[in-house]
Amino acid sequence: MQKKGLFGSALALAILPLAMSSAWAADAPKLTAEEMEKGKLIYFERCAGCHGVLRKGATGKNLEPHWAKTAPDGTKLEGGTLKLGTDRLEKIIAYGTEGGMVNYDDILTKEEINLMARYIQVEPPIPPEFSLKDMKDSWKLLVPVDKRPTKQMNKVNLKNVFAITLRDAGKLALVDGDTHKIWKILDTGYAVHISRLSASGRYVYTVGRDGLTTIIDMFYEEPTTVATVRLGSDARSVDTSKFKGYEDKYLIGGTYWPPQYSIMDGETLEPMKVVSTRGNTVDGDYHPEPRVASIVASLTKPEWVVNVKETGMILLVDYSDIKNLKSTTIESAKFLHDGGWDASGRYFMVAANASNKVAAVDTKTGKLAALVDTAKIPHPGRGANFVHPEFGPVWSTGHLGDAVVSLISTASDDPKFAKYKDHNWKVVQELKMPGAGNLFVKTHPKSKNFWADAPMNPERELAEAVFVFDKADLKKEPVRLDVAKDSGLPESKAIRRAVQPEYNEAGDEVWISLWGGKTDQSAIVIYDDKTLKVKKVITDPAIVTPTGKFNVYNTMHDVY
Ligand code: DHE
Repeated sequence: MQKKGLFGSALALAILPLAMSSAWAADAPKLTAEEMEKGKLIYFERCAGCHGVLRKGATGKNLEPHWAKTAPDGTKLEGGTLKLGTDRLEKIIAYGTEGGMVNYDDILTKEEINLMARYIQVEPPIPPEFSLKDMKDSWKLLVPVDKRPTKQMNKVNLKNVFAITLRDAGKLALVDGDTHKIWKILDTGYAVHISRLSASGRYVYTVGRDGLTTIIDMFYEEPTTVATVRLGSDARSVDTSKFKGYEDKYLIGGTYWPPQYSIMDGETLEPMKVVSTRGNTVDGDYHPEPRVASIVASLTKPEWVVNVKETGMILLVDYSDIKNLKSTTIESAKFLHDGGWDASGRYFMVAANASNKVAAVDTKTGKLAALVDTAKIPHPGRGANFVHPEFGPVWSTGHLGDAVVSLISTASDDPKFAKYKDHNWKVVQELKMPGAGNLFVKTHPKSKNFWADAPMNPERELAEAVFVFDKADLKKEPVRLDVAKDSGLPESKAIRRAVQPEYNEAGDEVWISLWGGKTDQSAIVIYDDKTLKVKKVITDPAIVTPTGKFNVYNTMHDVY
């Protein structure tokens, strides 16, 4: 039988208390067993991603009840949630901070905010580990490979299908990009984080925050889930093996908890290997919770690029011999998060977000090419590549913490770009945004536009809009598109965040998620990339809290 999410509603497995003998534990507010359970669940759903299960901090601050450390100049520092106290913590949770913490007063009730202010003063409970055997016990092969269709049984243009995360519904919508009609809505893990595609374009892989990974076969008349497996209790990333000769042979998944990555069979998801990422940071300190952030498959070698958040180590995992697994460990900077390929496909650009840096990994030499200083909290999604009129090939990232988009010059083996060599690995331009809080940028080789969102901006009118720059004249202010207004939906109490522009296969439409509250009507707003006029608004009631969108062709071919 498949296990429920370890943090899920059933909270099936025991969660062990951490160091309850600590002297600080006595000062913590007393919570009932019921409050502890509810606190654990809200913490997992809303807080753990930024602050960590052990609350040691990453993108978010350290939230341990008490911490003490020595600053580089020898000063002894201490702090913690106990020192801040319930009143102050309630305010931070409700209204957010200038440091990037978002407000929760429109998501959590007053009582829940009070509960969380008290819960984070209690020692963090440690969830159980998750072994290869646990994975195998959770594995469900719903349709063996030889029972699946041998050819496409439907007439849908698979290359233009969009896999859309319906975050709080725990579902995935597959939408036909040609007709703009919902093709099928499937159950997945809780709050699917990303979808990735098989080399054939036939299978969609999803990974839920609760670690449930699914493989969906689009060759059936209607898309069908053919296998599922649980990777752990908290996950964000998944990718296949893409190197020639290994296409879709393996799947790799990365977990936040336990901190590890797992290798599975690419067609059946049968678990094969689990590898821990616990170890030392780039500063040499041991870290008990180095979470696996983005993972991508190299096209240059049979390798995956595995980015380990807290240690700042980038692993190049060679999958040519799974039993005798070799991996190269590249030092970069702490708090690795998301990233994408440069235009040549040789360099992987990954944000070390709380270090305000972007690391460029040369997957050909297996070395760090550069560590680029950027504005505050870079958050590229996959970034966006284009040829800058003055500086040549650039890869770009938006920022959560600053009102700019950074354009970084990337190296190229193409002789026609040799003249830009001196600019390589520098921020050559910062595009001015009307505010901070950007999450995703996007462009397309066929488009003259460059799109950026601002969903984490505290101002409603910015969070509900997207901004379009003209790549030929980047000094010009961007055009603002008011996505919430353009959707035609009535106003709602919760901010409806306009998030993650994604192109269609042809590169002439841009799809934006209008991410409303769980009980509000959300939408997918589709713009004509040339005229910037609305082409279609998808407001089916099934579209609940849409966030990430993954166009099959663009995801398969890393078009961004
Ligand atoms: Fe994401 C990518 C982690 C919050 C939407 N997000 C990623 C990746 C990581 C990550 C590690 C890279 C995966 C890869 O490429 O292999 N995200 C986290 C968090 O830790 C964080 C900050 C907090 C959390 O609790 O999860 C977080 N992310 C969010 C959201 O709130 C977003 C906006 C909405 C949602 O669905 O949860 C969100 N993240 C996305 C999307 C991508 C992503 C859409 C993929 C972008 C792409 O184009 O590939």
